[in-house]
Amino acid sequence: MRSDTSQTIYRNDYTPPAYLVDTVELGFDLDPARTIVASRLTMRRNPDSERAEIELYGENLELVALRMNGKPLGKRDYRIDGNLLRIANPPQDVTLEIETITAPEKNTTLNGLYVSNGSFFTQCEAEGFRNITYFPDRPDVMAKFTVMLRADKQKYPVLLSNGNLIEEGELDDGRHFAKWEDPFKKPSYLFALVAAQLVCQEETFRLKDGRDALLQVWVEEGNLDKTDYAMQSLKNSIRWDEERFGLELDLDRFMIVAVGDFNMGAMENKGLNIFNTKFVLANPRVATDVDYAGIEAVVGHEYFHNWTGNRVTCRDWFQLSLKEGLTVFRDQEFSADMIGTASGRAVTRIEQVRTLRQAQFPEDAGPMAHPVRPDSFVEINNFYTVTVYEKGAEVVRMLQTLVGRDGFRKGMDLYFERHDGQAVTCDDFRNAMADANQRDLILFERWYSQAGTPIVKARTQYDADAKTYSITFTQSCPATPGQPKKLPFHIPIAVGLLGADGRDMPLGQDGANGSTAVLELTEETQTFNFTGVGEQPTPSILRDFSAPVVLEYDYTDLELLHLFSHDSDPVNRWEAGQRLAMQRLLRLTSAVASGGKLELDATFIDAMRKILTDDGLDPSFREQALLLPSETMMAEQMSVVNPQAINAARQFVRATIGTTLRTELMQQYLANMTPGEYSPDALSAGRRGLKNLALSYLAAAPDADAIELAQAQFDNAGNMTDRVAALIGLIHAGADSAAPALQAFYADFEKEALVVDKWFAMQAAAPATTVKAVRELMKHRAFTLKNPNRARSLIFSFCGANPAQFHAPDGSGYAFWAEQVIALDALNPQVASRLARSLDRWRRYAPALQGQMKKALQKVAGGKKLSNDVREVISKALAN
Ligand code: B3K
Ligand code: ZN
Repeated sequence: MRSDTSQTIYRNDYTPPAYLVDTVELGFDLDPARTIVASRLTMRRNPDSERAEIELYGENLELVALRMNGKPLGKRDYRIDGNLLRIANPPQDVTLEIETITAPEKNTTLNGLYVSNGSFFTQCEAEGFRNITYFPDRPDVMAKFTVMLRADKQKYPVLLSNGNLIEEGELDDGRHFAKWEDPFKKPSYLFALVAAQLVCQEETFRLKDGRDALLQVWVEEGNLDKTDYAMQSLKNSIRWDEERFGLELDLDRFMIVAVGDFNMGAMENKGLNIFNTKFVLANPRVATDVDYAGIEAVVGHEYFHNWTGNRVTCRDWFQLSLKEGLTVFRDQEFSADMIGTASGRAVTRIEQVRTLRQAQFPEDAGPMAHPVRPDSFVEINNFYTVTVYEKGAEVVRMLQTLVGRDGFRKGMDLYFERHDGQAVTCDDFRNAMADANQRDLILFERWYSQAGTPIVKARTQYDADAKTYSITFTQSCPATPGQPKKLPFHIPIAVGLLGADGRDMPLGQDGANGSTAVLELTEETQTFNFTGVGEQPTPSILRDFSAPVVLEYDYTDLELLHLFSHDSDPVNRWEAGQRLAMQRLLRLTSAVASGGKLELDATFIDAMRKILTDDGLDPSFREQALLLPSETMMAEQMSVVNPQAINAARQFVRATIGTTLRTELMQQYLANMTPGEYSPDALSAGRRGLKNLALSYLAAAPDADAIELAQAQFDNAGNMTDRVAALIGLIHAGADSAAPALQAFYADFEKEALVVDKWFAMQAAAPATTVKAVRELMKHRAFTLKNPNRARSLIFSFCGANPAQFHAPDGSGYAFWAEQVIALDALNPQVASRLARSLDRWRRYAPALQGQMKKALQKVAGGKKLSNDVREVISKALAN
C-alpha cells in the first residue's frame, strides 16, 4: 500500500513546526506479522509558529487509538489527508497517545521497521519513522526518546535501541523486555531498534576525558571472526575526532549492528549505528583491500555523524549536505590521516577526484542535476546523491582551503558553540566559518545554490624581459534543469610553476605559500600576475584538485610529460598522465569508429614505463598513475557516445601496454608480492594494487604466460584481494580456465553472502557477459531481487559497469533494465530508483540507441503502480 503524495516540495515553502515534542515514550510489542506500537508524546506549541494545528505523518499504518490529554479522539476530532493526520486548535500543552499496528514481515521496502533473516531492524532516514507510528516526522522536531521493547526471548534474545539500557527483564509466555533511554534530544530519523539473534565483539575504551565507553559490534553468530577491523576502525575514529576536532563520544555505549538486507551503506542512528554487512564484515579470506578501506571510511563516517548530523542536525531535508558533505569531508580526512604519508594522502585524494569525474560530473550534467542544497524534490531519498555527498564534501574542503586548516577548526568550534542541539541550515555552517575567520563568504554561497560543474579556462602569458607571468582564468557553468544562467563562483585555484629542471619556482605572488599559491577566482574573468619569473614556466593548475571544476588549458604533450615526470603536487602529476591517456583514448575511439588504424605512440608508452619502474614512488601512486580513465569518463568527453568503440579503444591501449611493457610489468609483478600474513595497511594494499594492475595489463595482452600466472595466483592466493584480481584476469582474458575457476570460487564461498555478491558482480562486469548471460545468472539459486546487495551485484553491475554490453545495439540491455526497474519497484522503491538512474545520459548517444533508450524509459513511465521515487527519476529523464 502506498499513499499518493507525488507532489513537489520546495525549499522556500519551509515553515517551522506548529508544535514541538519534548518527550517520546515508545512501546513495541514485536511480532513479524502484527507489531503493536504505543506512543506517548508530550507536545507544546512552538512560540516561533503562528499555526495552531498538530501535524503528524503516518504511512502504511493501522491506527487503533488516538487520545489527547487522556481523552479518546473520534473521527471528527482529526483529519487524515494522504500521509498527514491533523488535529486543529489543540491546547497549548498536549499529551498525545497513539496506538498503531504494522506488519514488519510484509515490509519489503526496508524503510521503517522490517524483518531481515528473521530479525527486526529499522531504517528511518529520511522519512521512515512515519511507517512506525504517527509523528511530526521532520528533522527540526527534536525530542527525548524512551523506548520499551517486548519480544519473544528465544527468537529475539537481543533487544537494542538508542542510548542507555535502563531496565531489562522477563515477561510471561517466553517474552522479555528491555527499556532504553537516549539522554540526547534527537529527530525521529535517528531512532533505531534491533530485536535479533546476534552476538557481539565488545570492548571498553577509555575516552580522552577519562570516561570509559562500551563499544560493541553486533553480527550473526557465524560472523564473529569478521568484526576486528570494524572495531579497530571505530576506536581509531573516536581517537581521531578527539584529536583533530576536539569532539568526544557523548554516550556511555556505542553500538554497530550489521544487517544483510539494507538499502544503503550504513545509518548513524544515535548510539546504535546500523550497517550493511558489506561495511562491517572482513577477514583476509573474504574481504579485499577495497572492502577494508570501505569499512574504515564508513565506520568513520557514521561515527563522525554523531556530532555533524546528530548533535547538530538539519532544519529540513534540503539542508542534507550540511551533515553529509561535512561528514564525507571528515571521513575523507580521517582515512587520509590513517595512512599518514603525504603520498598516501595524495592517493586518497586521487580516488576522490576519480569518483567525482566518474559519477558526480555526469550527474551535474544530466537530467537529475541539482545544487548541493536542492531547491525542490518529489522524493527526498532520490537526493542522497554524489552531488549532496561528494560535491558537498568538496565544498567543505574548499572552505578549508580558503580559511586554512586552523581557521577551519575555529569555524567548526564556533559552529558547535552556536548550534549544539539545534536543527540548522547550510548557511549557518558557512556563517560560522566566515565569522570565525572574519572572511567574506557571501559569494561562496553559490556553491550551495547553483548546480552544474563550472568550467575554468586558463590562458597564460610569459614576458621574458619583465620576468612576469600571468594566468587569466575565465569561468562559465553550463545550464542545468531550472537554472539557465549562472553567476560566477568563488573558486580557489591552487597554482605552482615548474621550471625546466622540473623544480617548483619560488612564487612572487600575494598569498603564495612557498611554491603553491591559492588564487581566488570570484569574477567571470580575472588575471593573476607573477613576478620575478626567470624562465618560461610550466603551470601546474588546480593542485590537489582545489575545486570541483573542469580545467581547460591547452597543454602540449611536452608540458604534460614534464608535469607527469616532475610535478611536486602528486595529484597534478597524476592528472597530467590522465590527460595524456585521455587524449589518446579519444583519438583511438574515433579511429575504431571509422575503421582507422590503431596505434599508440612510443612517447606515451615511455612515460608509462618511467612511472612503472620508478621505485622512488609509492606503489599505490604508481598504480593510480597507470590506471586509465574509465569508459564512463571517456563517454563524458564525447559529444556522441559510442560505447563499443570506447570499449575497443580502451582494450587496445590495455593490450598494447601489456605487450610493450611486458618485461617491466613482469618485474613489478614479482617485486610487489606481499608474502606472509595479510595486512590491510596502505603500503601492503598499494603493493598488491600495483602487482594486480600489472597482472591485469599482462592478461589483457593476452599472453599465455600471464594467464598461467593468473591461474597460479588464483590457486595459491592467501587473501581475497589476490584471489579476485586473478579471477578477473582470467575472466577478462576469456581464458578457458575462467569457467572452472568461477565454479571453484563459488563452491569455496557459497556460504559467504558478500563473496557470492562478488561472484555475481565479476561476471556481470565481464566484457563477454551478454544480457542473455545475465538473465541466466538471475536463475541461479543464490540470486534474489529482494536483497539489495545481491540485486546490485548482478543487475546494477551489468547496467553500470559493462557499458559495451548494456548498450547493445539491439536495445536488449535497455529492455532488460526496464523490466528490472519495474520488478524492483514493486519490492523496494529506493533501490529501484537507483537503478532507474542508469539511463540519465540517454540523450548523448547515437540516434538509434537514443530511440531504444527512450522506448525503455517510456515503458517504465507507463507502469501503473510506479513509486514516487522511480517516477521522479524517469520523468526528469524524459523531460525536455
Ligand atoms: N544518513 C544515511 C543515509 C540515509 C539514506 C536514506 N535514504 C547514511 C549516511 O550518510 O551516513
Ligand atoms: Zn552520512
